[in-house]
Amino acid sequence: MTSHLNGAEAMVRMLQCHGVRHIFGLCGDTTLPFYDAMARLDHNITHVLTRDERSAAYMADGYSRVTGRVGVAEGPSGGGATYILPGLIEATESSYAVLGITTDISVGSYGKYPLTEVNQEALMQPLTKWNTVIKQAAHIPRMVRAAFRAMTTTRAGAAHLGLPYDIQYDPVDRADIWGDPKHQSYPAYPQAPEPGAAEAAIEAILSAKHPLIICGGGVVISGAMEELSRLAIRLDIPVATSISGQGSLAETHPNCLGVVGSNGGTDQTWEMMQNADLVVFMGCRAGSTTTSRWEAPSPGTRIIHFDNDPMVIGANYQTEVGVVGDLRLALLQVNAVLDARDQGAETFGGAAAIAGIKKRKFAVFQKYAASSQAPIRPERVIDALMKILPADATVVSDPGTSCPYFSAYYQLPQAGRHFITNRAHGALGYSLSAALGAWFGRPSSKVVALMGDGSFGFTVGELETVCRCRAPITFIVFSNSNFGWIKASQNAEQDARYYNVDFNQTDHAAIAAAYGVKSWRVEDPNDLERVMRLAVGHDGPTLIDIVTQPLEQSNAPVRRWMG
Ligand SMILES: Cc1ncc(C[n+]2csc(CCOP(=O)(O)OP(=O)(O)O)c2C)c(N)n1
Repeated sequence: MTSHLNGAEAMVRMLQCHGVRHIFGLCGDTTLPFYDAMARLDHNITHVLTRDERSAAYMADGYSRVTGRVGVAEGPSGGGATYILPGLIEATESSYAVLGITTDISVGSYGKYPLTEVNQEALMQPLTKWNTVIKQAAHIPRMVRAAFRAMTTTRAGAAHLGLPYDIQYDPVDRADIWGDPKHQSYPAYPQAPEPGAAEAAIEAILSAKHPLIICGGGVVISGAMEELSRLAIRLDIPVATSISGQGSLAETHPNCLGVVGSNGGTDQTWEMMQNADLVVFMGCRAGSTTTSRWEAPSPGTRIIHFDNDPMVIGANYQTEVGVVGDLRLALLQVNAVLDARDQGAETFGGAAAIAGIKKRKFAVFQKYAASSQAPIRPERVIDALMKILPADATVVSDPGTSCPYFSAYYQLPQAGRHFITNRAHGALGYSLSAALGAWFGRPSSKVVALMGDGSFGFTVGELETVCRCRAPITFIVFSNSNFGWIKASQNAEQDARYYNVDFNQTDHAAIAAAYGVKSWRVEDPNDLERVMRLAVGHDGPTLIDIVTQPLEQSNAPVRRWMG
């Protein structure tokens, strides 16, 4: 064995050192040495060929969300680099670890007008937590380590590595091929809050009359669900979530209020937002959707904020106590303080209040879910999913109709990351690909992707990838022949002056069948449950094209259409 590898081989070995088992991506000229190294070397990495780099990055994102590990996407120079961008910004802003590797033109041809030249580092800069274009092969191991450190420590996010063509042939010292196993998953090296912060938070919470915890994605990301449940039960405090925060508690937990805010929140859950005299944000950025553009908590409400990113504290609300650190470690401290004081059973009456709110909320839901109206009401689809999906199913949604309906009404029976949606940028066309990534990360779970027909059009090409991978995912298309969310916005905010939001009805089942997906088209609500059982039970990919009620005519759980 020689003491040197070439740059491409070093990249493969460095990914292997960091526990990478799957790479999603698409070939190109500048990637030839990297693919050749993948082909020649003995490694346990599966490369999944995708049909679009956008999808590759979303697959890596879905994979990262369900595994807590780094998802890897790759593409070539030029178009590959520009197409991979949406997945990187989504991961960065949603705090998930995704590595985008784009090969690049040779360092030796910079500035000579070669095909596909673009300053990749500048391109990726605002979209990633960490980013570089590697200029020398000898730097590859160090730069890969830096990318993994950045992605997995403190707030997770995306990183980008540019890998020029020529340096993939240059030598790299074998002795420099190593990685810290801690950086294979996130949060790596979690940090506890400063002394006294947990006590201060408890003092404030116990002095309130109607406190409300609002969880964002950070609780599940840090694995703080059990500690949160202990705290919620002990103080009998109500816990709401953002859409990304679903799974902080099981939706069926007595202290779980459900989703609040403009998307997926209902009038009933909003009552608790308005009545809270103290709000505890946990791993939540208190952004526009969760607060319905900062309508509640209203100014003057006392705010306690737990987050591992100090920049989040005080960004939107004057904050009485900030607790900066990993959520799980912070909640361990909070519970330890309560244990030491033997203080608990401090009853805020959360569970009883939530039971009343949910009763009223689901009375409305059940009325519509039972409706045999056609086109089919979205409530009916969610109700059928609740009856049929197994407890450990993983559901991925695009931003259209399915997101607010699922978020508001689906009663996730388990804590953890079982619902995934791209809430940071909400780009259409996410769920089909993210679902495939989620399936690779959690192959034993039934994976279901929900999307509008607009989203389907963005991403349909990946049905070939799904079939090639034999992934038994069920795709559900809410077919309303328009960009429904925007049409509903025009209805609400422009006095129904509809402009260029409608498109032709498409037979999505026929398209899916052409790819080899077993598919059904459902127009009669009475067929829905039967077809859904067949689709979910089938051992290959399935798609149900459901002709659904237009969003602008529905009773959607949307407080404000404008995000
Ligand atoms: C890439 C991208 N372009 C535009 C938008 C703006 N947008 C938000 S929702 C929406 C309509 C979604 O339509 P569809 O997928 O058919 O779902 P529906 O709302 O009809 O259920 C659009 C165009 C977006 N989110 N992403």
